[in-house]
Amino acid sequence: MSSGCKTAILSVYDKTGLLDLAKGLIKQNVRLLASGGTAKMIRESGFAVEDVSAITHAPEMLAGRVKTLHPAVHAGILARDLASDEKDLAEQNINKVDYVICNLYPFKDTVAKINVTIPEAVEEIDVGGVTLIRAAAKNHTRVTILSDPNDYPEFLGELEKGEISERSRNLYALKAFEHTADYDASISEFFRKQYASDGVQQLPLRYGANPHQKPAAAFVKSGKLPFTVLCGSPGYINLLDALNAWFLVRELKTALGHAAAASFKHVSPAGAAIGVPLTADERKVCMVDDIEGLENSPLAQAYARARGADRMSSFGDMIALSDVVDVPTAKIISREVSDGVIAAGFEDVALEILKKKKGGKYLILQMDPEFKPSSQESRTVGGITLTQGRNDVQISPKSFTSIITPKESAPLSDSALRDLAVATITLKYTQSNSVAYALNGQIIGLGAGQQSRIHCTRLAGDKADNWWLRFNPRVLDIKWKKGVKRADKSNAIDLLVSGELPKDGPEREGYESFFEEVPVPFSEDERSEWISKLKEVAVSSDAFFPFIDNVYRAARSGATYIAAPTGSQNDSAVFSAAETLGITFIEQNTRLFHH
Ligand code: 93A
Repeated sequence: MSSGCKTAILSVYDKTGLLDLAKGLIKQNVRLLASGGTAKMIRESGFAVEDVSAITHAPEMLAGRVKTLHPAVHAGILARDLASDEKDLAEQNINKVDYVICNLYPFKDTVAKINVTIPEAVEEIDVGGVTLIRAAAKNHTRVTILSDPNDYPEFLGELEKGEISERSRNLYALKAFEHTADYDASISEFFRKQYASDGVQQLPLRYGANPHQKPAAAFVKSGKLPFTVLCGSPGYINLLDALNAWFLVRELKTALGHAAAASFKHVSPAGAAIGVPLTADERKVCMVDDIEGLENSPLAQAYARARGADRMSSFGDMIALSDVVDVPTAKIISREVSDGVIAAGFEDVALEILKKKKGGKYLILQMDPEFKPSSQESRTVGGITLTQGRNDVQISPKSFTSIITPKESAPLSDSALRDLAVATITLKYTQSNSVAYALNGQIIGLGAGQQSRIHCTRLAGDKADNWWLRFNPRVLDIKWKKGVKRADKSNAIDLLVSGELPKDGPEREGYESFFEEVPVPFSEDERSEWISKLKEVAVSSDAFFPFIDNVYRAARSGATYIAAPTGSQNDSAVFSAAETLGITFIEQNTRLFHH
C-alpha cells in the first residue's frame, strides 16, 4: 500500500460507535488496520479492514496477550517527520500510522466484582493497548489518538474538512494520558490492597468519617507509612486527628525547644502546650496533682496542660506527644477517657500501661520522628481533585517582631513571644476561622471552625474565662463526694464556672449530687471581677480582624498581646482600639487558614 494514503490502527474493547467511525474513515480514504475482535466486527459489517498482522507479519499470540506489540506498529506510530526517521522506516518497509483508536480492557469493572481472583484481574491488565495509546499520545504533533468513543463524531467532522487541528490533537493526547494514568492507578490500587495491606504501605481502616463509609484505607504511593500501629485499630478520623496533631507538636517542639503535647478532637486541637513546669494550682486545675514524677517530665507537663485547658472538649481525645512517652505521661493518659495516642516512641513500662486501656483496644501509634511531609498536598471532593503546596511557613518567636502598637514598644518578653508562638502554631492546625488565647506555654482558649471571626474570638475568650475561673479558690477547694468520675467533675466544674448552671430542676439536682458541700454559684459580678484579674494573655488570629469588636472581646479576657495578619479596611481602627486598651498589637504577616 502506498504511503500516500493515511493509516489508522483500531483496537478497542468498548466497540461503541466503532462502525460509524470505520465508515467515516473509509469515506476519507483512510486505510484501516485492526486487532482481532475489532477487525472482525468491522469486516462483518461489510467495511474494508486489514488485520494488524498485514503489517506485522506475525499472528496474534498467547491467547491475545500479544496483538499489536510489534515494531511495525510502534515505529509507524512513533516516527516523526524527520529524514532520519523516514530513513529508518524505509529500511524496514514500515508505513507511518496517522490515527490510533484504542480503549482498554475493563480492569476497573473486573476488580469491582466481589471475590475477583488475582489471575482474573491480571488477565484484564492491558499492555498493548496502553502502549498504543501512550505512543500515539507521545507523538501527538503528528498522530491523533482517540481513546474515548464520545470523541468520534467530532473527529470525523474535522476529518471531513481536511486535517485534524493541532488543538484537537493536543486535547486528545491529554485525554489519552489521563486515561492511561487512571488505568495504572487502578491497577496499583488493586495490587496495593492485595500485596501491601499489612499496615506497612497501606492500612485498611474500619470505616471512613462514618460507619457506613466503606471501604476506607490510609496509604502512601511508595515506601512505608510513617507510623506503626502498636495497639488498636485506627479509624479515619483518628488518623486525621493523629497526623495533624503530630505535625503540630513537632512544630511546637522545633520552634520552642520544649517537649510538646496536643489533645485533638474533630481535627482541631482541644488543647496544645509545651512542657512548662506547673504551679501547685495548675496541677490541681489540670487534675494531675497526684501524678508522681510529673515535675521531672516535661512531656507529662505538656500533656497535663494540653488536656487540662478544656477538659470537656478533650473527652475522648486523640493525643500527640513530641517525645518518647514516659511513665508519668502514660499514667496521666491511663485514667482519662481518650481514643488514642501518637508519639515519637514509648518506654516499655509506659507502653504496657497504655496497652491496658480500653480493654486492650486503645489506639497506640508510633510515629517516625524523622518523617518529612511532602511539599504538595491533594484531596478530592466529589471526585474533583484539589492540590496545594503544603503550609510549610515556619512560625517561631522571631515571627513577632513587627510591633504596630504601642509605637515606642520595647521588644516583647520571652514569655510573651513563647505564648504568641504557641497560639499561632496551634492555629496552623486548627480548622478556620480560628482564634487562640495562650498563657504559660499553653492554649487556654481556642475558637475553631466558626464562619465569623468575632464568634471565634468570643468562643476562645469564653473558654479562656472558664479556664481562669477554675483557679478561683471556690473551684480549687471543691469537696467532691467519693467516687465521682473525672469526666463528671469536669462537667460539673464547667456548669459552675460558665454561668450555665440552671436555677433548679433535674440537671441542677444531678449537679448538686456530686458535691460533699455544694459550692455557691458565682454571681455575675464575682465572675467579672475574677476574670478582670486575668492578664498577660497572648491572642493570635489566623487572619486579619475585620472589625474592632474582636479587640474589645480579647481585652475582656486578659489579652495583653495580639498577633494577627493585617490587610483589613479597618486595620487602623483595630490598631487604635488596641492602643487605647493598652494591648501590644503585632503584625504576624502570614495568613494561616487551615481546612
Ligand atoms: O493483551 S494485550 O495487552 N496485548 C496486545 O498486544 C494488545 N493490543 C491491543 N491487549 C491488547 N490490545 C487491547 O485489545 C486493546 O487495548 C483493546 O482493548 C483490545 C481490543 O481487542 P480486540 O480487537 O481483539 O477486540
